[in-house]
Amino acid sequence: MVHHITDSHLNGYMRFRLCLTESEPTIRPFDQDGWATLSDAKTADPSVSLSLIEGLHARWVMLLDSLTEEDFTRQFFHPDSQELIDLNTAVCIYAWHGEHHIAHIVEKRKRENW
Ligand code: NI
Repeated sequence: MVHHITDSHLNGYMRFRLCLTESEPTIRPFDQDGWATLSDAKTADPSVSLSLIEGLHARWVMLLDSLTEEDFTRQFFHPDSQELIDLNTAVCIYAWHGEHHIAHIVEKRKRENW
């Protein structure tokens, strides 16, 4: 699960950077389930991904803090949904995504008494 958040948010961070430096870039979808089957995602200690997420989020927050209201209206094109998505929407999606999986982990801990 924590490796999935890393995979997703690495892509998300790159989408923001592309969107801020190119005009309505088409972003690159990735095969989430396929990425989860790669060796590092299956064998890495969760602490490895946690430190990656921590560094990644630190950079992402620095970037977000630097943006103007207008920057947040910039858009990228998602070829799967065939939609233009602005950064205001994208930041909500990724914030939700983190919370969503944290809730899964908390529920699992309760169920399994970690
Ligand atoms: Ni997810």
